[in-house]
Amino acid sequence: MTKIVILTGAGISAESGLGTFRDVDGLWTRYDLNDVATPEGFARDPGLVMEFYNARRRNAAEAAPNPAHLALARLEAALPPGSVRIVTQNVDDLHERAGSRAVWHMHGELARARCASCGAGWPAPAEMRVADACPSCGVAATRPDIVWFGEMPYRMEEIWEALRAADLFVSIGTSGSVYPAAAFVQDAARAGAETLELNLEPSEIARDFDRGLHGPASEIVPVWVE
Ligand code: BJW
Repeated sequence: MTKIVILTGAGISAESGLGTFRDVDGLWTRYDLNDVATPEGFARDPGLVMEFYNARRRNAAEAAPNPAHLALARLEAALPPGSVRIVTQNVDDLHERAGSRAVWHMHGELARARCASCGAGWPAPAEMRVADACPSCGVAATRPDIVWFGEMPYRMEEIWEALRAADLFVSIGTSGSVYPAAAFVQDAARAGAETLELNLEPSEIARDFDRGLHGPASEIVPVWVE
């Protein structure tokens, strides 16, 4: 059975109307990532960070999966169970809403909240507030369940194991500027996988891939899948 690991980033959701981070009109041109995507920023101004993620949660709820998400769901459905694993850096749920089942959110999920005191997790309300108490321990230490800079991404051991077992590694819509995800292509290649980049333009790490196909995800991902 051919094993395919697919890494996705903000570019796959761009045509669903969700902003990327580093493009000319990206989120990091309007917000300082140190303010909204670090534990230190959250400690300084938790209200600002909650509002940033509340707005992102509203946008994600209004967005719909695009042909790229749908094509990946068709790929998973067409192949034997266990063949396709999506590792997404995205915090939206568009892969799941497209029908993908095997999805790992390495940078967390807008749809979940977490207690910074006891570690419990639960579904996030539409609007999270700083004063919200943890349903498990009662402490008001609620935070978005998002992996910020300096924090360990989720499921790393399972991801590395999947990369070691992969026959094909495909990266879709990511700039290759954030680690450890940016090193997955090298991890997979070292383990013998073929590597393919699907992105609007050659990314910062395009030369690490065996092959590249460039253009909007909604066009090139269905072409690659079919
Ligand atoms: C399209 C398209 C269309 C557009 N069709 N394509 C120095 C060296 C190395 C590492 C470090 C370093 N200093 C610090 C670090 C570590 C740090 C890091 O990488 N920093 C870099 C800035 C250098 N990383 C971390 O801190 C991570 N944790 C960590 O490393 O833990 C320690 C560890 C050690 C050993 C092993 C494992 C771990 C945590 C990173 C957390 C990232 N968090 C964010 C924000 C939270 C989530 C959220 O709010 O949504 O995650 S940052 C942001 O960047 C977000 C994204 O998931 C992530 C990646 O961005 P992405 O998805 O690539 O988006 P863009 O905008 O960058 O690119 C979009 C691409 O799409 C572009 O190429 C476009 O061309 C393309 N595109 N439209 C197809 N229609």
